[in-house]
Amino acid sequence: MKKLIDFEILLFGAVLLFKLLMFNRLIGSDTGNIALLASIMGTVLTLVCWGNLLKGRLRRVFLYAADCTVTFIIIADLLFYRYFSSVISIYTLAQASDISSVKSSIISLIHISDVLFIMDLLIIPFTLHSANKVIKETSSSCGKRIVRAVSAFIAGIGLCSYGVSNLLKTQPRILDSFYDRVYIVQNIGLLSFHSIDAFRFMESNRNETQPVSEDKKEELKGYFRNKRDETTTDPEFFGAGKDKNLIVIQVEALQGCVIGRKINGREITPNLNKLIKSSLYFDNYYTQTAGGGTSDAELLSNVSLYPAKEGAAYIRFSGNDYYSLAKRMKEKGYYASTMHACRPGFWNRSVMCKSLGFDEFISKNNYSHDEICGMGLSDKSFFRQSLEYMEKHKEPYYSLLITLTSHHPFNNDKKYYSSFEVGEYKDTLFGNYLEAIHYTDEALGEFIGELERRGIADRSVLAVYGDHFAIPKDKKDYLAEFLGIEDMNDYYWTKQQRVPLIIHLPGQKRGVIKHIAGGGIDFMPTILNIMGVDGRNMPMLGRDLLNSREGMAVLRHGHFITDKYICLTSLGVAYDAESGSIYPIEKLNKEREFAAKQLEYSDIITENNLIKELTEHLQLNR
Ligand code: GP9
Ligand code: MN
Repeated sequence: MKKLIDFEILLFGAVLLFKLLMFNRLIGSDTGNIALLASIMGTVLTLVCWGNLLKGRLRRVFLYAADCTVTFIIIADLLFYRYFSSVISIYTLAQASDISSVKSSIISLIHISDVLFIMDLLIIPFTLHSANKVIKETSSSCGKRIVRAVSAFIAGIGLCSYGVSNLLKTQPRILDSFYDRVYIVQNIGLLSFHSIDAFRFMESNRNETQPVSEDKKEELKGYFRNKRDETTTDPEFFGAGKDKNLIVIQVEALQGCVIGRKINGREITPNLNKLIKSSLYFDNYYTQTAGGGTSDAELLSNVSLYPAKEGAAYIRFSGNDYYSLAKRMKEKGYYASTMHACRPGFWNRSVMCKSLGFDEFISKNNYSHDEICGMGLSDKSFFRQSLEYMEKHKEPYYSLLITLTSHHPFNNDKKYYSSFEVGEYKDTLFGNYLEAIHYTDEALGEFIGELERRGIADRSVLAVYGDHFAIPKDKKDYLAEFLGIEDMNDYYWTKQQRVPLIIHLPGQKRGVIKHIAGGGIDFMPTILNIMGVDGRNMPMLGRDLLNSREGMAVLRHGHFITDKYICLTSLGVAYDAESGSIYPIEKLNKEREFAAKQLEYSDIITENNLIKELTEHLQLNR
């Protein structure tokens, strides 16, 4: 019967519509938005309409397979969103092999209510089987079926276009730069987003082979020449750590909000708090990572370039000729090593460590796995063993240590933890984080104690920073409660993207707090100056935070923070950084242009492997 034909397509269409709308609801869309509804209906129509061309069992199989595929996409995006506060881009799929290593994280992201997404896949086959016994199908002519399929497809495209044009009315450039993927999905739905993403991927693959124009190269060369010429020739702190070892600790998920805070009367990070009292402390330092997570933090700090706009630069651009911190220090006679007790292939580090010029990458394969905690070796054991490796290295050395225990979802095996009471947060993700970061702080304290006991501290500069945020957006209420913020709005949320940067100079007794705005991109120029190494002919996009009048942290999706303002570019709103009151965004046009250029330059350099050429240019044109 014709009714059965329509019924099947209608049934699957309705189910898909419901699921896609439910997804949008979960990521905070206004599901009453007509353009969004039209766009989602349009994508469903363009998909199920082909069922008209098939008959009987084949049609059912097709519709069922379409349902399964869309459900898989929805669930994958939902889990990704809960962790990264973003949706998957096709570039991130290149990292799929690493996803299995964060299995426990993935499981913790699943909610019981997610079963709603798969229920139909279990029920529908039975329903259709019973219906089939009652109603016998008669076929309409082939011509009619083709007409039905094509007209439904055209109608679907029309509805999608309406959704997209509506989005472009408010955000005309959003589909060029994709600066806010969630915003796109919130406005046009998941399937339209993925279709555009796939199209962009194919386009960018074509574009990547096209060389950057000579004019653009000249613009970049001019920019770096000016930047260098404007840099002071007599910088403060220059050489404060000259010829000393450089020990850099990148701490997993060390978020600024725990520094200096107590819970139940006990400090969460007593050792870091103590270190701050005799160090340079940058308290307005932002995470600028993107799709490459931890590896982006490594990239930012070691080459002073921004992460890739899609996916992870560590994976996409590992073949570039980077002029990194390690290479520069090696020119000064340093031995450079990086230590991280994880699989060497994770984030493509085994390849990237070579590209960055490290002499050695001490990875999971080199450590004895005597204390396994969470994602791998416990931080305490990691520090203990890393110190033994460091002692074998010829001084001076640059060692980059990357910790692991305080990795999301923070529900590590606690048998190695000392007790730390988190009160009302016990057994919540937030409470687990506090326990984990307290443990990492304890491990750090032991490590610093050992450095002092062995006399290494006096011969070293020690830098500690957090790689990125710890608390995902869907748990922001915990953070709000903990910090006493009534409404964790965009202003407060952006401020929580701070991570601490602490630099302890050899023999330093007195702490200095620097409020200048900055981020990972500024680490390399700042530390090179401290180490007494001239970095002025290196094409770095960051600035020396100890010798700059003004600071700015540009986040990968285009938002930025200056010493005075917070500008959420894609949302079209700016705030006074101190008070949180609205600031007219049009007064920040110059800054907006600068921030956009920073990201543009970084992308051009990375995508066209221009570092070597720019360096040679700067060296020749002193
Ligand atoms: C694994 C660790 C985790 O090696 O760096 O990376 P993340 O998931 O935080 O990006
Ligand atoms: Mn990390």
